[in-house]
Amino acid sequence: MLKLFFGLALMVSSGAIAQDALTITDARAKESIPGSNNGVAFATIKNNSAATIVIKSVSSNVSKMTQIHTHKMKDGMMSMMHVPELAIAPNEQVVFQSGGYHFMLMGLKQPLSQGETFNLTISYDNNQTQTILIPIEGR
Ligand SMILES: [Cu+2]
Repeated sequence: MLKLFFGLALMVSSGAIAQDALTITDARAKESIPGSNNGVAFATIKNNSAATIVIKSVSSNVSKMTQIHTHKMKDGMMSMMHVPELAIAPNEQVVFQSGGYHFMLMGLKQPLSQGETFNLTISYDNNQTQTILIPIEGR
């Protein structure tokens, strides 16, 4: 299981943020559908700190654009909605999963193939960024 922290370990002197302010587990992506330009990734992000932390943007090295999406029922139809910012309250966790929050990888530069990995970078409102390795699972 992946367990990753803010990449501040080298900035010991600043001491600005506890290293385990956020833990990311269960990171994974789905093999892309042949012919599809988009992919999807999931993870569980837990805020261990005493402050709310807001995800401001996401990017990946396999897509032209990456967004946080969620699903919403609209006129009896399930549709995807862009979530520009996602706040995680102290001691709360956000579960990205099928049918809910997901990382939408838009404009894939290459198909996502089972067994491969890519980088997902998450930027937070405290100006920190975190890059995690996402393994690609079969469909
Ligand atoms: Cu989506």
